[in-house]
Amino acid sequence: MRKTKTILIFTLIFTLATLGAACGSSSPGGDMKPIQTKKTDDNLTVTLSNDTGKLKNGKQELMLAFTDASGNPAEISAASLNFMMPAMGTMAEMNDPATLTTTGTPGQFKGSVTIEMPGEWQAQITYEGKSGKGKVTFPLTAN
Ligand SMILES: [Cu+2]
Repeated sequence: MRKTKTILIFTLIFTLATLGAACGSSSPGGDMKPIQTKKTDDNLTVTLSNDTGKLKNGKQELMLAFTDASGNPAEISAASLNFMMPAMGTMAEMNDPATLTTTGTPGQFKGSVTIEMPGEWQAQITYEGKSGKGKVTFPLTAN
């Protein structure tokens, strides 16, 4: 009788732990807020997100998502994201590439970047979709 009770309690703890882990992993990027959305020439929408919705100076996790004209995930086989700051005075051009990996969702990539300094950056995105290669660029301010 006593043994059964112990096993039941362990089972309950295990179940709760499993549920907790499942909840945590079911939304990779669920806490992400859009920094910028931009339409591409081939009518895709690119959304760049992080946890605050603002590009930050320093290291941060990112989400890059491509959706089609209907708002559904777009089929993107590869994507890259680089942050570029043009040369200013004696300061040379700076490039901070993000590392991107695919997720379980088509057209959705997660990654991280370390922005080296606050100021005006150009987010430079390249991708390969059903209609070939494309690219999109937009300015962002890091604080
Ligand atoms: Cu700079």
